[in-house]
Amino acid sequence: MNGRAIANTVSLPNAAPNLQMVGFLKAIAAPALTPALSVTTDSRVAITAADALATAPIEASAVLSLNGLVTATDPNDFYRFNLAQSGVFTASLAGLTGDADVRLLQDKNQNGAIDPGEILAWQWERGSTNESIRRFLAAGDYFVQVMGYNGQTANYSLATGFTPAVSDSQAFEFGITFGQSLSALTQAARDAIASAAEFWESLIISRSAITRSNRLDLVIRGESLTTANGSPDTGTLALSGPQFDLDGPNLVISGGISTINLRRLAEFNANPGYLRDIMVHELGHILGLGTLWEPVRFANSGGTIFEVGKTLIDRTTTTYRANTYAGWVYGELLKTFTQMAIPIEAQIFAHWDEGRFDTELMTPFAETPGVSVPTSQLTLAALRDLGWNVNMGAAQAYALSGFAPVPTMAQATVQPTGARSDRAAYRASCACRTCLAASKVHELGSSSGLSRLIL
Ligand SMILES: [Ca+2]
Ligand SMILES: [Ca+2]
Ligand SMILES: [Ca+2]
Ligand SMILES: [Ca+2]
Ligand SMILES: [Zn+2]
Ligand SMILES: [Zn+2]
Repeated sequence: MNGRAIANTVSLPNAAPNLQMVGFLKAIAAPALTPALSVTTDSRVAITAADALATAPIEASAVLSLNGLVTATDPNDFYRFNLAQSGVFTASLAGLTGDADVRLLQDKNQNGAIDPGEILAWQWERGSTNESIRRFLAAGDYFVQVMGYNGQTANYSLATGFTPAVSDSQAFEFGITFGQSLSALTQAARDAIASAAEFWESLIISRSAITRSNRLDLVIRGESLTTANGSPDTGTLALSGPQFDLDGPNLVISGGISTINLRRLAEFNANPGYLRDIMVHELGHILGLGTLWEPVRFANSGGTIFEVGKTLIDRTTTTYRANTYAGWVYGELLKTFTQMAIPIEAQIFAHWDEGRFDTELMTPFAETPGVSVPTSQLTLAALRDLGWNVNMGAAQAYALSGFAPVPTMAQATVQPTGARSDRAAYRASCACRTCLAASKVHELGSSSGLSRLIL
């Protein structure tokens, strides 16, 4: 759980005596096979923009500064570089006359193609907004890609930087504590929960204002959940929500609590992979997905009110607002390429709509064990809307398929029926009275002297 493996396995070679930030010895390779744009920024060094990953020559330096152009017929420029030691790599894209994106890539399997897990950083800004990425890298071969979005023509200025370092001072991590109530949880199941945490650690690039810390403390505990009328609740898998601390006058996420339903414990012990998928979803709630889509208010003993959270959803239309990063992603999924309001689950309000998004991670009902539950760009964009720095390139493949029509408001209040009624619900905690009573989450540390205001 301690940071990236990448940070712990790299040993820094003896520092070169000169001030060269990036050391490597390869000469500039032969010109790319396809026509390439060459921009000279230094009388000694030509920078070559290749049209394909496979044909990109290694540049003379990882520190690049150049102007380029992508178009509908030439949508990609690849720049390859080599790092002789680990450190923090940055890239910025500015001067855009259209929408282009900058991405950091590593061809891990060296097949000349971009495969899942090979996009290391992608900020994903729409319009002609500047972009900037940052990633701690081990020594090795990497690529910067400038990519036109949806066939747009864009002039761009690309600048990259590299600062040697042995580890990443901004690496994000979860610290996990298992409660006594989970003593019957097997080691394999605990490892599955750790793996769920590592999934988020790998795609949250650095700390941000929503936490102001590199680390979130997680408490995982067990409870035999009961329904509102006191009968055993066998349908709920787990409940989770963030905890907050005051940072000056601001509430920030300090950690979270996940409560696993002990009535399902045998199932989790028997199928750790299923538990992992469930916990990826649950930790999403701790990061604020669903739980901070609306403001949450606390008061101290003196009556001062503190608020945390955003105004991302509209309960009257049961949608997540269009004017968001997630709204852009939904427009891309619908192929309108405009910002679209996103259906969310009626009554719960803390998930994407199950009928529309089905297997996506942050829908309210879990899938059959073994069915893949992709963490799509929609969910990663929603993290960005909350203020997290994430790698949009870590999103898993997802497409809308055979979805039902957008529910009307009347339909939207109907509970899932039929085949879905036997599905287990993750049941997020939300800001309503029912959820608060059921989940006992959103607790502040006792030292903070704050109490939650019930809406
Ligand atoms: Ca090109
Ligand atoms: Ca862009
Ligand atoms: Ca590859
Ligand atoms: Ca689902
Ligand atoms: Zn949930
Ligand atoms: Zn609720």
